[in-house]
Amino acid sequence: MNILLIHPDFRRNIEIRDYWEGFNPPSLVVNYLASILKQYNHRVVVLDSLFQFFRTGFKREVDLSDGLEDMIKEEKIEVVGMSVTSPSRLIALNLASVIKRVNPQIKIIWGGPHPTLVGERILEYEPLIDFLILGEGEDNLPDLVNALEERDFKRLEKIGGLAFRRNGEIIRTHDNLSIQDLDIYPFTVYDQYIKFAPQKSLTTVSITTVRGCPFYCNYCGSKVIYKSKSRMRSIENVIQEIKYLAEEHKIKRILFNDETFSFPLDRAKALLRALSGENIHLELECQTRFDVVDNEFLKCFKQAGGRSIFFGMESGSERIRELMGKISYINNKVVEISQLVKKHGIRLGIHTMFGYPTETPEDIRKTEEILEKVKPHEITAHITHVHPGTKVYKNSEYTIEDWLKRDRDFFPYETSARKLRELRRICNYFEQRFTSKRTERSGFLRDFGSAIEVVY
Ligand code: B12
Ligand code: SF4
Repeated sequence: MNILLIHPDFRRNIEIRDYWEGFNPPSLVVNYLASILKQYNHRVVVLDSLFQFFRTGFKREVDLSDGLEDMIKEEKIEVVGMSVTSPSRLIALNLASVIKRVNPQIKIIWGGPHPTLVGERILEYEPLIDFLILGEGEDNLPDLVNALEERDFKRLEKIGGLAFRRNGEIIRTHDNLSIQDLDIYPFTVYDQYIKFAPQKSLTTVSITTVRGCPFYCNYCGSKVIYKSKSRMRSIENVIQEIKYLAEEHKIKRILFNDETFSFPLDRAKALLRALSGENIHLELECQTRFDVVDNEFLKCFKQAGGRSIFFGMESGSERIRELMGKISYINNKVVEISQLVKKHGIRLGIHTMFGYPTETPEDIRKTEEILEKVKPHEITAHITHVHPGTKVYKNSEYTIEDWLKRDRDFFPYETSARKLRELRRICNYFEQRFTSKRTERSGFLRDFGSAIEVVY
């Protein structure tokens, strides 16, 4: 079948410099799923913000709906899959309305964190969406597409983690089992980018080595998304993929998309040592927590090409961090590890969050104090949003109906307009003060609560 896989992205400005500096890599998940579908002989096109930037001749303002109608007609698209996060769901709906306007016969499948967390009720509200894949998509996406191609609709009930409509009724099949062997899937192929990419090469790509995170922070939905404990790819399999990416795509930089790259520590060190043993010279970036890093890990990371590490500190107030569920985090550890990171010549990045329940000006002052002390190279500053599946969500006044309706894309924990204005000002202040250079991460998404009009 002719399939289009979309990573619905916020409209934003991209510059060619962002691409060269690796701030705008291709979306991992849709390219990875595309590689799997191609094994079943389907024709797959991927649409994400980098590809859109390339195919529209490096037009600065990237809007995925630009030229989408023509693309669907030219590529004779029959099925569209979208990877949907909760905040990107309205953009995904907008794109779905363009697609159905061109050809109402095209089947639209939603997968990713949002459908996984919110579930089959999305189909009650969204007539444009034909199928939901809840949970991991490696096996059931090809199963679904193959069943659609063969018009074998009876088979749908047997596919795990699927929701669809039949005779006006919503059917939800049995749960999908968590994938245990992540090594059996193909490496992610980026061919379609190369023909448009400047100098025909990609600068930066992402990979994951672990699925799931063993921690349970109260504002994060990871545990609910992945359910079972972390599952890891073998070190050999990860090294082979990195070698393939370096040799085939001549990439300069690898971003590890793992939520907590250095956990478990011994495995992360073994992976980095194995990478150092190969004759490939890449820059590496990862993200992790301050309490799962030690001197030896940092040494291995640097030796393997480590350029920068982002740590989820969130707040400088130990009281707030405890409320967040980051109980083993103490400020002494933050300072100790930050100093070590810099001593190893690795760029220090810190994620911060403002507007967490009960946060006071005194807590914010503590965040400023610790950042002054550790002097990171860059930070990101976010307003606390309430996402489905998190403990903060359970304790908030928001309900699943809020996420099913279309009136807003984000739900900040603080709701008063005055407080939100103040939080936005605080985020801007912190980013300007503690980031030496604007980065993709920090500039990624600054706004909240701005309803996007869904046109039918
Ligand atoms: C890396 C990352 C990013 C990177 C992506 C970079 C890149 N080049 O790929 C960047 C920085 C761009 C990013 C941005 C954002 N992110 Co983010 N991100 C992640 C992270 C850590 C890993 C994603 C990843 O690559 N996973 C590896 C792939 C292979 O696995 P997967 O995404 O889980 O997909 C599997 C299934 O979900 C399913 N699936 C996924 N998509 C689809 C699509 C179809 C059609 C099908 C059938 C199946 C399917 O199959 C996949 C394989 O099993 C996740 C955490 C996580 N646990 O996923 C957060 C996460 C996805 N991000 C999140 C958020 C909130 C955001 C932002 C909104 C943050 C912000 N405020 O700006 C933006 C939104 C971006 C957008 N357009 O939607 C949340 C989403 C929560 C929610 N309720 O939706 C997550 C889950 C973090 C968390 N724990 O809360 N992110
Ligand atoms: S915030 Fe990070 S460390 Fe905490 S549960 Fe989520 S992914 Fe894990």
